[in-house]
Amino acid sequence: MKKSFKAVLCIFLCFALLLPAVGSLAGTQPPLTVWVASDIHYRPQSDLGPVNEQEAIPGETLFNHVNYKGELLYESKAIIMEFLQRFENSSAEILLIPGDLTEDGYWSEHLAIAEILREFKNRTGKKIYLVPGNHDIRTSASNNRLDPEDFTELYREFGYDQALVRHDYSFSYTIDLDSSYRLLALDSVIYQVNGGRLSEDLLSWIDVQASRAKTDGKKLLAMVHHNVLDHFGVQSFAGNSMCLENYREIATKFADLGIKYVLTGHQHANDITMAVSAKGNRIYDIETGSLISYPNAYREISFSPDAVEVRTSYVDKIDFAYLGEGFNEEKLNYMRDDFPGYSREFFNAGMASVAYIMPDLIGYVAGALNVDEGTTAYNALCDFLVLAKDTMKLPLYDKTGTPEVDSVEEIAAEGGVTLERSDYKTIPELFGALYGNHMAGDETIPDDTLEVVLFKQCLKGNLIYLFSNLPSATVNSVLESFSLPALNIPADRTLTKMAKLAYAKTAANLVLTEIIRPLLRSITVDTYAPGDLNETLEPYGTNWDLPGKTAAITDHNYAIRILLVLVRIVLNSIKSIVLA
Ligand SMILES: [Ca+2]
Ligand SMILES: [Ca+2]
Repeated sequence: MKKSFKAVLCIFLCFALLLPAVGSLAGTQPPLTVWVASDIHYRPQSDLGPVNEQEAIPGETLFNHVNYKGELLYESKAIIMEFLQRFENSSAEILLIPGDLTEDGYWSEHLAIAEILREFKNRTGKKIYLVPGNHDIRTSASNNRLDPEDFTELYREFGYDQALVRHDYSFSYTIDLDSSYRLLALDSVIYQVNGGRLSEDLLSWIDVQASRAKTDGKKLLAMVHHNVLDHFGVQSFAGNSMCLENYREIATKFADLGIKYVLTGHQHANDITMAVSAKGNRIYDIETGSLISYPNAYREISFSPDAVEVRTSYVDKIDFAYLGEGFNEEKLNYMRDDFPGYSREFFNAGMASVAYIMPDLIGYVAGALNVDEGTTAYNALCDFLVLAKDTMKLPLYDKTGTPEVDSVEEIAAEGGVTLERSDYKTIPELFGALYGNHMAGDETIPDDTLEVVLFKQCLKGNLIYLFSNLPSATVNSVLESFSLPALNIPADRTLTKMAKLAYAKTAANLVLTEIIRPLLRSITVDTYAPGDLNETLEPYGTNWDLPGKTAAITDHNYAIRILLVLVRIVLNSIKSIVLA
């Protein structure tokens, strides 16, 4: 009896030992699973200043510490530690970080985040590979910022020392993730600007790496900070620094080189877009949002010969032990009860804070429109921005009951528009609630949702008010800056109030239908297939049936449509002047 038990055990053990070998002979290699977290934007507590002394929005006690990007900087250490704890508890061995490790490239920020990652790696033995983002290397070694040359030294154990090949003129490298998949980690940073670029030399290097991967029988998975495809309908017009320069050519090149999947960050949104090259090859840009911004998402992606599985999870609680001093009970209670709700409202409040930093944006806006400082057009633009800023700070509803027109509600009423009731306090906060849907991903917000309806009402009311109150000198200066003809209003003629209002209403309707509606739809409804969060996608070497929604690289027509609207507004105003 004893003997036969031993024999059975022996046979069983033999099978057990043979199984892995049989498995590999049959090609059933386990899938490659990577975790992805992006745009960590770390700034240590010591660099932030006391949380209770921040005044981003005057009078605000709960979200007094917001910033216009909606990053939970003061809570970031606690968020990062919770995320790392989850990665440690998982069976995955590899974490990929597609850039923006730090908030602004300061030495103190780099040293602090590198230390957190190093301690984790040494303790757990798990692998972390990363590339720089535009916030990591801002300039040459000035203002206590990291010298570009120091990047690879500081982050040597996160890809650079283990690299198979490193590019000589950028912080790009390749590394094998397992026996089938090779990571193409690309540095797209242009010092001192936010946009991204892959140099000619780097693009040639990528060609060499692609043919080497083919020889070695490896599939290439790319990681780069900036996007290679558009992630919302009007991105090519509205967010030109989000994508790499010449991204359409680069996306086509990658697709044709067999680089089917690209992991990106930068925009702080969770989105997946697929496009097809002229030769019929497909490329997916899997963009991961900022770990420290709403909705605090991270990805788990598994690659196997059968499918690519994308799963999205969220940091939905934090350990208060990692918070700095000065968090009041109001903040702590909210975070304890509902961290996702806290994060979402913080994001909306971040948008609202834009109204208070608008004067700083004049240089940016003037630069974007090619308007020189000191010109009449520049002064007109200042006037316009101050007006816009004041409107953004106005309360949505008339709480004072005074006869003065001091709320969005009353401004809208002057143009004959009545606002829906809601708990929103300002227009930017309302915009944040809409934009947050794009950040979260899988956005499907119907046009008749309160937020969409209310936002359109606010804009319509404001535009009518703006158009009927703009002095003709201001209008002319702005038109001149676009090289459009000035309105020829004789000195002795003024518009009647009725004609002005009629013109203003027509112009407002035009702007709403032609500009605002497509813009809104592009952030409230997922523009490009596939879905953004939990998707089973085709593996390398296979093309599944195309999903229901048409995949596209970009909406080329949007900029042209805007120009046409401007021309129609000018024609319309000339007509109303003639009629007056
Ligand atoms: Ca999508
Ligand atoms: Ca989307």
